[in-house]
Amino acid sequence: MRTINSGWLFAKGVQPDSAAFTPVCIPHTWNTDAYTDKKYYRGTAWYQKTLTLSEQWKDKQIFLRFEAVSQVADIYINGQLAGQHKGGYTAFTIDITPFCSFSIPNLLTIRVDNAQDNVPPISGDFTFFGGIYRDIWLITVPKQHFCLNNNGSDGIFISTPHVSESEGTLFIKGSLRNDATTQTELEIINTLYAPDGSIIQRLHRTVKIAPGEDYTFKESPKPVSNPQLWSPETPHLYRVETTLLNRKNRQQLDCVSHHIGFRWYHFDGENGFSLNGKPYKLNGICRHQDQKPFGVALSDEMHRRDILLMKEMGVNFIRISHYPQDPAILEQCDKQGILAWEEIPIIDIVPESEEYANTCEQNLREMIRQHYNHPAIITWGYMNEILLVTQRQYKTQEEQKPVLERTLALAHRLEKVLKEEDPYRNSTIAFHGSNHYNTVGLGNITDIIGWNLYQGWYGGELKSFDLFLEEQHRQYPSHPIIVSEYGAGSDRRLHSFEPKCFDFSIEYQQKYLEHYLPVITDTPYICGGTHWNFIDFSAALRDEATPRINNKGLVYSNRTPKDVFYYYKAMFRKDIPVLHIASRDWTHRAGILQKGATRVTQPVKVYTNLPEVELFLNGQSLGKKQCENCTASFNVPFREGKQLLLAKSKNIEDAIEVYFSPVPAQLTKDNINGIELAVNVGSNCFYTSDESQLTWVPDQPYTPGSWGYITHDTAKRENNREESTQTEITLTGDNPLYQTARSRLEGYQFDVPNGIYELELLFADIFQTSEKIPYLLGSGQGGTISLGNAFHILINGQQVEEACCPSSESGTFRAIKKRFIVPAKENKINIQLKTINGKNFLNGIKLRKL
Ligand code: GCB
Ligand code: CA
Repeated sequence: MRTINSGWLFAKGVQPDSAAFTPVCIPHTWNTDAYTDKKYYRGTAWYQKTLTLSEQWKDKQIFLRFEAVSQVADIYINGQLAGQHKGGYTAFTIDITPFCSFSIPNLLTIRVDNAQDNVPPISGDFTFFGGIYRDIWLITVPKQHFCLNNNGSDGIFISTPHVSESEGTLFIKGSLRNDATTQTELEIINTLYAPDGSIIQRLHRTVKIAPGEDYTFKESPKPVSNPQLWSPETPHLYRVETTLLNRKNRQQLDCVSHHIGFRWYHFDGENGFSLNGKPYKLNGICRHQDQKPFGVALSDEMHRRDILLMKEMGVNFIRISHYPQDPAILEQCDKQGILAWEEIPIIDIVPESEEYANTCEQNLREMIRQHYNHPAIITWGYMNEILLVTQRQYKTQEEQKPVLERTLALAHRLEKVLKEEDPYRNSTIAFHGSNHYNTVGLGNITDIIGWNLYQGWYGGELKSFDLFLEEQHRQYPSHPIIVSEYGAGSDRRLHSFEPKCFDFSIEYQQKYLEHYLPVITDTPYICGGTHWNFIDFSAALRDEATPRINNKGLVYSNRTPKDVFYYYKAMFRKDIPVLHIASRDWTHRAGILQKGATRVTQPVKVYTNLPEVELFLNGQSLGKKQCENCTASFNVPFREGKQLLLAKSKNIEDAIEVYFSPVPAQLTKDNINGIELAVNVGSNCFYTSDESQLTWVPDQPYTPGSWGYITHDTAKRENNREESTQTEITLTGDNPLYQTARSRLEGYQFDVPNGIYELELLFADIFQTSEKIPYLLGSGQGGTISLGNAFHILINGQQVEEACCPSSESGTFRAIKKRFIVPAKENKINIQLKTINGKNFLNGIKLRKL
């Protein structure tokens, strides 16, 4: 068995065009365009390679195994179709022997298509990257071999039906095949190895197998007494080696090896999860499989690295979402000790298609057979939020009826298949926060209910999370519950001391998770939770602060941990001390310096699992704090420039450098030089540009001597409001800065010493008004044109721009910057936006003395 990942040529297009082919290596995806374009390429593409087969393989059976091709693959050898596979996340094996030549090179052509609406997933909040993005293997075996024609599996299935502290039973089922033209006598040897490598048992059996026949054997080895149990804390792996010999000449024909583990577990509606007889909280996380800028074309070591990072964080459970993943993931889960839920991608809605349902069943069988032997896996899943789009798309009961019927039918069908394939593991399904699932009957099908809950993110209050679960438990006390998703987005450039739902500040994500995690941890009936998501992942259709990236990760796309990663680590790790100053996501700080003050005091949080922590600023103690919920918060008096924060507890320390830029509350001739006063108008957030590192401070109301938006007139004050959008603002690298605005402003004012200033106004029309008025911008066209929000701009009473209309100047949701050189008069700069259509607005403002 060897990889054939190199020497491939690739071209997009409906027909293979030899001119367009470029060299690539596998793993490969053609969809790195998903990082820049909502309409990433979904269509057909071709891979080609010449494959020279050694003469010595003439008497062998030749197979290709693809670990995954997204979404549909047609495999051609020397122009002949050798096989097809549907589904972008499961492996498949194709016997190419009849198509091969051993004298001349073979041409391997693979047609790949990622524009299918009949193959799961048809919908979902992630990019459907196309390509051959996992390894390809060339397998050559003698004519007598273990079956490779069984749903991408290797033909050997090992289960551990009964496990206790005193005894572990195992059961081995396997099939072999004779592709020769004569009958052969074979010997099958199963050897069981202990975790230390010593042999525990060896079982032999002989079999006569006719040409062209399959033979299935079953072995029930003697139970292992006092097995070393597998658990996340003790991932002891036994090993079963299954060998095939030619009875006559004792030649080895085939050999496969599997790690197995002895563990037992139980999901309970009242008492939560238990592992090996003890209550056990599933401290989990969901994982998507991509990494910017590589898409899903990750090497095995990148996959393994993710599991190691999770392990470092203290994770003992993973929801492999929303689809089966690389074999490297499962192997690493077994070895590192991470329990797993794996699922197939049936998401949002079940389309009306028998072919779709068949492919779902097929993919479910493939997943189970391919990953059956992994002790890490405890549950299989098959649907995610399947009523979400159903409910949105079909409003009336009548319209919903047929969709619900086929959804239920598919769920029942898959549940049956799942139990048939694997009677030893549990079944799971993930719902979104609606009781509808129960009322339509989906709640009674699987063993476990997963709830994807976002109270305090997509709507509602944080507290509603607790209440929802309480209510579910009250109504359905026998349903074992996993919080299968919860999370909030964050953007490292946004920070707030008054974090708000959906502001994408680092601080709101922390607040949200600091609420959710203790509820999961402290509620006995909740089996556990799987945070959404481990990584910031590719979701090409998303806008928000970081377009095309879903930013709910605990680590960034490049796997650098966010500070909140250490909250989890502090909560999950009991075996080591954890201490982390939670400000690595905010090292370039700014803040308002009050008149007469030399320092700006701001809170800094420390995440730790120790009871007490002391914080030092530039060597000076700021005192000790008791920790609660693994956090301690200190008020830190920052001065200008670089300074050192050091946290200490017991024998452990953590230190970071912070760069601080004070912004004077009152601008005077003594402090104004060198100040670049930048305000994130309409926002509670500090915004630091990645491009310039300049920090835009949160907006504030004007007070005499200072600066801010004006609300003298109480009637107008009610109209003046903060506005925001989740739509991407283009033509800027500072998208989030423009996504918030203040509208219906009375004015903006800076009280500053007289002199010459550079004033910059930032606009993006995020309102998409369709009002039509007769006022003509430019002129000459006649008739009415659609005119967006428009206003005259006045500075210190002087009109500097007539009828400024950002949406007609640049288009809606596009960034505009206007810079003016203006004098301050009577110690002030006053800006007025006099509305002539719709409403006035301002997204950002910046002032600098020349
Ligand atoms: C969900 C979905 C998941 C999304 C997530 C989100 O409920 O199951 O695929 O990515 O919410 O971030 O909105
Ligand atoms: Ca791989």
